Amino acid sequence: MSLLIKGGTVVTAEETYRADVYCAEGTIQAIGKNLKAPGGAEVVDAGEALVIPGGIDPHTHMELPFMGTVTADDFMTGPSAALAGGTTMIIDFVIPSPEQSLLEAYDTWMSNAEKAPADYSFHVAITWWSDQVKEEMGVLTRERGVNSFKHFMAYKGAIMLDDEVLLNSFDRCQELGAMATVHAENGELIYHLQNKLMAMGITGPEGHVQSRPPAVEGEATQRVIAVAGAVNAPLYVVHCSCKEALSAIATARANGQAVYGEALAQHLVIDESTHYLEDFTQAAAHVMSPPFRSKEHRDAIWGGLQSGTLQTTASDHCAFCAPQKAIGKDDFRLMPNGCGGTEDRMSVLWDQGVKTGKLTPNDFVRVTSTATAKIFNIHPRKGEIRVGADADIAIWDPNASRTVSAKTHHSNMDFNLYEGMTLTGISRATISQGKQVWDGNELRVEKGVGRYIPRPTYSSVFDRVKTYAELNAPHKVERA
Ligand code: URQ
Ligand code: ZN
Ligand code: ZN
Repeated sequence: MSLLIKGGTVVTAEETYRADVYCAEGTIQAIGKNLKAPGGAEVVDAGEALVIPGGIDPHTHMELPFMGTVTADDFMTGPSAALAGGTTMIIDFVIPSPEQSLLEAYDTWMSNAEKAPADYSFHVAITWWSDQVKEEMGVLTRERGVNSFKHFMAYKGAIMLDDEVLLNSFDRCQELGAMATVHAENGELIYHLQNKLMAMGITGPEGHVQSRPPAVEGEATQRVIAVAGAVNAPLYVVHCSCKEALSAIATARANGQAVYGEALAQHLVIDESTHYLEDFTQAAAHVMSPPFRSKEHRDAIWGGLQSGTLQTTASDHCAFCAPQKAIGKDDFRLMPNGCGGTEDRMSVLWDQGVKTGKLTPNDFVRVTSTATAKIFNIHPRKGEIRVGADADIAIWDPNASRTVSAKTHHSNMDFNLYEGMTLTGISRATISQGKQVWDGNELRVEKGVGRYIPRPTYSSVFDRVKTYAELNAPHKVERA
């Protein structure tokens, strides 16, 4: 099975040049001018379009049991929607129940993902702490290709962790050469404000945003950076949505701490007023954490992406339909948190980022695939157009537009955050493992061909992970 992309302009995070790209056996085999297709090769004419690495969405939740229900997209429908939007790989989250074995949960996700039509990988969440958890983190990194562990500072009474567990887990991440990732919101503060609002009779979706002001995220981000810094653990902050969190990350980076940050496409464009919509179904469909923010915060997050304080973009695709959101009809605290968007992430970034002049096309590639591949240690196999890289490619038409609608999107969701928006910049063709799976109109996905992509730890690639003692030179004072 081979495929030749004729014409087109190759755009990577670093370079822009005209070339043909030849793919066979699932990888890029040649890049150059006037390449000839061997007999039988499929030819895709890229014309004036761009040839870019397929997007990598580093934050999704397919078939996740959460808040009394299960997300509406599974490992077939979610990644299919992603492919239609030019994203060829997701990194999903294994979230064990508290007290559950990490390995058992990992096996469940592996089995769920057997149906995936595109490549995928997993972060594993730490939802409790014990010697068993510590030991299993070692097994996951050494034997199962996991190099990142997720920590929730919110969702009190469910998966929220206290500082003691954060410290234990970050210390272990540091020892293993793994990345600690974090959902940074102060869960105690949220709990307190939620109960206060309920007591005041505020039971609708507007209570969700009012219980999660920017200070809630800012405090947690600052604290978790301090916790990670105490044990020299590299830290990746997911869905950074406000100025306060951004400035904590910027300060840490300026001080030389290894802190990375992710922006969600929806946090860049959707306003906090959506939480106050009169139509309950519409307002409920916007309930996610952190919530949507004002323009001031959105502008700051754009600035974070432009300046490099934030490196990656994600969708946090966590799809719930209206009947699921209705679980929280009379009590916003019970409403499943999460929105969709893996199909639209790249178009939103092009339309609102590149077309407006905030990002260059090379920046676009950097924030939609390459930086993620580098941070999570799968570069240059993923996130790159280079001989030897996986042939995961989007033929990106920078001038074509589409109007987003839940009626035409490929997710199982009955709602789309970007409904009615006309976005310029679309995947005219998506190529996964060297095969065209989207032609701009139709998906030609095949169940189960997606592969689990193991991600080695940082210590196994570079000898850069040092112990706490090596880095800090603790010493005992001998006294008479
Ligand atoms: O917090 C998350 O990332 C997931 C579990 C739920 N979705 C959301 O509201 N962001
Ligand atoms: Zn989260
Ligand atoms: Zn999430």
